[in-house]
Amino acid sequence: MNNKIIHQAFVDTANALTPRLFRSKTYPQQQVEVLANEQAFQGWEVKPAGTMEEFSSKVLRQGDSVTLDFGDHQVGYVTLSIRNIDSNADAPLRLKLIFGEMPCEIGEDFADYSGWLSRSWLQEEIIHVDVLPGVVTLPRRYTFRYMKIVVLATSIRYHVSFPEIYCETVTSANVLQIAPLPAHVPEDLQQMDRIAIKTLQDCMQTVFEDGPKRDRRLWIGDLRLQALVNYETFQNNDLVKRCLYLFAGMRLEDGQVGACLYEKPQPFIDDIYLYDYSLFFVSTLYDYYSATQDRQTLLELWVVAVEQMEIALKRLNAKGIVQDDDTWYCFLDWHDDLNKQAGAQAALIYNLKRGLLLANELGDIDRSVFIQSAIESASAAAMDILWDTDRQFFVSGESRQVSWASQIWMALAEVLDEQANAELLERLIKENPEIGMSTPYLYHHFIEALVLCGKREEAFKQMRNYWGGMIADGADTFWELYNPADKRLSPYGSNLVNSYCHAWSCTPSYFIRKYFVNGEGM
Ligand code: RAM
Repeated sequence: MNNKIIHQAFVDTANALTPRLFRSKTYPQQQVEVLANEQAFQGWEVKPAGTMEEFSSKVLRQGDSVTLDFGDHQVGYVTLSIRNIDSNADAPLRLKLIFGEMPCEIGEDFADYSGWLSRSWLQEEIIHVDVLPGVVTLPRRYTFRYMKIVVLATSIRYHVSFPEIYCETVTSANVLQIAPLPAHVPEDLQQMDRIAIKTLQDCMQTVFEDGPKRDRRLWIGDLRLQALVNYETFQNNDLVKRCLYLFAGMRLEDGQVGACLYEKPQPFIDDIYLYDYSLFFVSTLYDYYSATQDRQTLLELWVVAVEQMEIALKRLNAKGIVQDDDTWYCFLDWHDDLNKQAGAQAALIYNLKRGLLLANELGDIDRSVFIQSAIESASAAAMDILWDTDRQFFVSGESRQVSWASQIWMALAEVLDEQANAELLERLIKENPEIGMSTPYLYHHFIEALVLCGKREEAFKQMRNYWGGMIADGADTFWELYNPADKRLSPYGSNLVNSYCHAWSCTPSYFIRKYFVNGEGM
């Protein structure tokens, strides 16, 4: 592990902002069966299999199993009250519990898991209960809609029933903060907004988690988008502030903001560095300041933002272009073949521009001058080296790759003027280069880029298609990955460990509330 830079006063500020969690009890709605069906999303469909009233008096014998549907996505702690039937429990009860956000997690056998992420992300648990009747609360927090109970062992004398099961859900999001959408907002957007808000709500814990099932930690790329939605919805601005102070308080050896961090046993930063993610400290601070006008925080964290820009600029080569390489140095999207150079250059310019606004706001003239000139040279280099006049696209890397990500990020960086950007995006949609988009994360940036160059109608059309597709495929909360052309897509080698409630996909509420409701409309 590298030596990290710790700024304890910042960490202390963050700790003092740890929110309290709201808790409430939810109950399963019905018994269901999960059946294989090639036509259904990821090959599994859910069929009703009985009421909860029937379930509470149902006698389960060794080998029996039942799947309960909580009716919506849950994050919390499960309690089961268990009764012995026919005899006292002369041997411990052995149960297997499986939790799934999606039917595939219930339908598929975890024994066949072949992904490269640790199988410990699969949500299952074997418990032994020594005393019956009894009440058991699982110590781990689970994230699920479906819960499967398998009775692995009783004894030849007794069976069991479950008179009550519930989940105590946890979130730091205050749902009472949410203003209802005006009635003129069409029903499909109302529904999309509800699901997006639920997604954010379930990710809002003592930090903005990326996904409450996986990875259950704070990533700055996710934080940036969650914060944007938060300003339009829950307005828990202290949680954004806490996260900014955590990132500022623990940095990598050379001063970079790390890509992600953990809270326990005490806050610590992971070793992962990503070029774009470190830079997002600047834009996240800019967005936070724009939403809150919290000058004190801006003053304290400004030096960290400046450092991120300086570090990122050091990666420019002699031609003024981000030095490319084959490692995972920059994120942009989950796509094995995506070359990151042009996107990284654009993310640099995008963040420098926000850094410039902050420098001006603070009256930090030296920095303003420095950043202004960095923007000019990075933009000029992008036009000289990365803009391909013949193809009318930005190209990336040695192979001069044309991808969706490169065009989207260059549009956001506003290297071209608004009209040329609009034409670039039109060309992108029309020519549809092979290196496409895999995640709602990149889709968010696509929609934002369309809005930015005045193409709101197209933006909402694309958003309705993509996030609407997830709804049609059964989303209770929006997903980490969604590729309509490959619905089992997973960067982890198995869709079982994909996160189905994922921070970076909650941005429809931002678009709907900021542009559809508050903006000039469409
Ligand atoms: C994954 C998570 C997270 C994201 C990183 C880059 O591990 O999905 O949300 O920010 O990748």
